[in-house]
Amino acid sequence: MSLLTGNSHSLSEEEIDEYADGTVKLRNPNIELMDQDILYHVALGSESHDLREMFGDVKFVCMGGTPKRMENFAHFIMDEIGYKLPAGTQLQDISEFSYRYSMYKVGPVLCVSHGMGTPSISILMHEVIKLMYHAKCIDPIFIRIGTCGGIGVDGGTVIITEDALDGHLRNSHEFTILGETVHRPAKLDKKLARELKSLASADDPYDTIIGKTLCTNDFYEGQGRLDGAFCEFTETDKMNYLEKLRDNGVVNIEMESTIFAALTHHAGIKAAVVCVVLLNRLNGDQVNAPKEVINEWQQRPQILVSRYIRKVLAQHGQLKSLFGHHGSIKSPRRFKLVQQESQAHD
Ligand code: R2B
Ligand code: URA
Repeated sequence: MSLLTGNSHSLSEEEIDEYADGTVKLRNPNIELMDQDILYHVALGSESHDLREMFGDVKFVCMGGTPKRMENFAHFIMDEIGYKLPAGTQLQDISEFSYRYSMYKVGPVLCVSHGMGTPSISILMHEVIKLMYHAKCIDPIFIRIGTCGGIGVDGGTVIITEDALDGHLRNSHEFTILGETVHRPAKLDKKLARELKSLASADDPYDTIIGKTLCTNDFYEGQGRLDGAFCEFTETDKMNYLEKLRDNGVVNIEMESTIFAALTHHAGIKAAVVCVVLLNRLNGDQVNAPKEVINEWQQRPQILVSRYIRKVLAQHGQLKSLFGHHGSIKSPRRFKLVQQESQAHD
């Protein structure tokens, strides 16, 4: 059966399997027949770059909305896993010259920005899934680290998505392909979600919960906000809608989870979505927490994901010890003295 046809079809378990060696299967026979595959929006190509050499060791693909957040995450995860860059080098945005997305590689962790909403993340995901295929990555795990609005959940709470639902509360993503409507299941890996939840600590000064996530195509009217440029419903309509969502087990709203889940599931890739709540939508529409507070909140999903990555790497004996040496600095005190001495001669 051609997987490019536009009929509604739910994949059987064998169909979503990767290749037996764990490499990512592409459900597109055309790619193999092409002379080269240009991953235009991430500024990479299958013949211009040695993708296997560059990315073959990637085990975790972490993605989030903004280039800056993903750059911060790359630095954070570098410290967390004790990854050392070769002397004299620094982290570089691999996709800098696409002017679309940012991409940083920290050993086995690829950190990529995906922009806002379905069209933006969809383009990125097609290219990153193809990247995994060209690079022959083994069993890569995809995790979206994002922000969201909570439903009856306070700002700062971390939410792991159990099921991603579309605007009609369907656990699928609706595509329009060649003018036909196609639904693909928006399935995330339940075991991975539970494993992430188990890494929340009783000492964390915030809650980490699992629940259903509503994915919308808009931030304002699409999420029942009263404060967009347009609004043709009442506050009562809005509250009735949010309460209906809550009664259906929805704990948060964001804008990428169904396509993220549908495309990873279609490629047989294990995936999870971890978001931090910026506001409780039952109390209002505007995101008005102070910038510093929001910045701290945004680190929370990163902390949870880093615990997971550390745990997996440790299980495989691949976690370098952070203790005793930080980067290439043997003595922070002497390092400071040398730095001061050098600066004095500037
Ligand atoms: C969460 O935040 C963004 C909108 O502000 C959107 O990308 C999302 O999913
Ligand atoms: N992101 C969203 O999509 N909605 C919110 O309310 C907050 C962040």
